[in-house]
Amino acid sequence: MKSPHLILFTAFSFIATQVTAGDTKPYQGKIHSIPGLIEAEHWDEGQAETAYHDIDEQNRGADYREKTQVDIEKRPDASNGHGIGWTKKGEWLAYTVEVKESGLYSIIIPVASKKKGGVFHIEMDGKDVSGPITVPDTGSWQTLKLITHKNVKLEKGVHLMKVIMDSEGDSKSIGDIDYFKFVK
Ligand SMILES: [Ca+2]
Ligand SMILES: [Ca+2]
Repeated sequence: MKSPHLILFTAFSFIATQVTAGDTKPYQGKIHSIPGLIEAEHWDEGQAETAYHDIDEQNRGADYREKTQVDIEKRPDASNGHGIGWTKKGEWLAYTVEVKESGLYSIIIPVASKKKGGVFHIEMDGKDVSGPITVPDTGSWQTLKLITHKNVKLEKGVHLMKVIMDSEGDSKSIGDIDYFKFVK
């Protein structure tokens, strides 16, 4: 018979692995720095449900990295020539990040949406740090516009950042996203 301590320890270990960055690996071994620019297409390496969640198995876009369900869009107007697209409610992407200095940050995000886009938010280790971020109508899926989301409080250290797609707009999507640039 297992001792209560062993059961408790096992349960705690399980919970601990759910909230730490240990389940995924930084893209190409490089932890994203904050302040800094995080390419949306450089989410962590790992399986579906650990590094990302996508609502359909197919990658509807470009064959940019290892086989994935995430929809990567090749676009000449984007930083690094790629972004993510075909975003749907419930999807998320995880990024291992290191915040170099605690404080208040702004996040600059190039987005595109034909008709009004949807809403997403950003979590650090499971905690909502951004509140809702709304993607505006940029006139066309081919037109990226910068949005700035201010007053995001971050703590120094290594964190698992998650970008979580909350609701779709009139566009039937959240929006195309090129990168997340954190500035202090
Ligand atoms: Ca997909
Ligand atoms: Ca990009």
